[in-house]
Amino acid sequence: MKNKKHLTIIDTPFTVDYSNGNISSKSVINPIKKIKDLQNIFEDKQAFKNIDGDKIIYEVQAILPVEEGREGGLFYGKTIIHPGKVGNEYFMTKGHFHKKIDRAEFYWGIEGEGMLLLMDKNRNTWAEKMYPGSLHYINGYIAHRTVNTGTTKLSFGACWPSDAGHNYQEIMDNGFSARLKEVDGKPQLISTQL
Ligand code: M6P
Ligand code: ZN
Repeated sequence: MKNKKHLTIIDTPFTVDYSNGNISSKSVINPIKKIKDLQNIFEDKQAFKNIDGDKIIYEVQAILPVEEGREGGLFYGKTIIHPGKVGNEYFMTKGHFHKKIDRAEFYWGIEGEGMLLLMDKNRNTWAEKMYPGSLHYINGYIAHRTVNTGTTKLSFGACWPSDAGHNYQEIMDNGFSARLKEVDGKPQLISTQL
């Protein structure tokens, strides 16, 4: 049978505002992470307690055109990390390996300044600078977390396979082997290994 779309011109299902990366579509999901959702992520427990649990740290907009876990599809998202610090550690995402660990991902900087923290299975950690126009290929097997090192919001785009999934446990249990902290007014990667 002929596809119903044969010889029709249809409305574009998704649009992106190039000035800020905002996605519009009928089906955008919009998870929000507040301080209270980020227990055990930041090092300074006292500073963490002193921040209102309802303070929003980051927000994601994503379109999932196929069901999560299905092989062969792609997901598209934009994340905004608000500026700020817990003690001297910058606001950042939880970070994850992919559940299907070999799955890769693209990130790209849209607004603001930050860093993409990357860590391999041997716990070697390094960082790439993020800024409007920066483009980052994240290989499979590499954990990734983004950090807002600036004074304005950091927005970045992402595109990842629909069967990649998120493995947060490894990072919840052991963290990354380095943290991005402000030292003498500048971001520095500080090892957490003793
Ligand atoms: C990007 C993508 C998403 C991810 C989000 C927030 O938009 O990588 O898959 O969920 O960043 O990162 P995290 O899941 O580590 O909190
Ligand atoms: Zn990912």
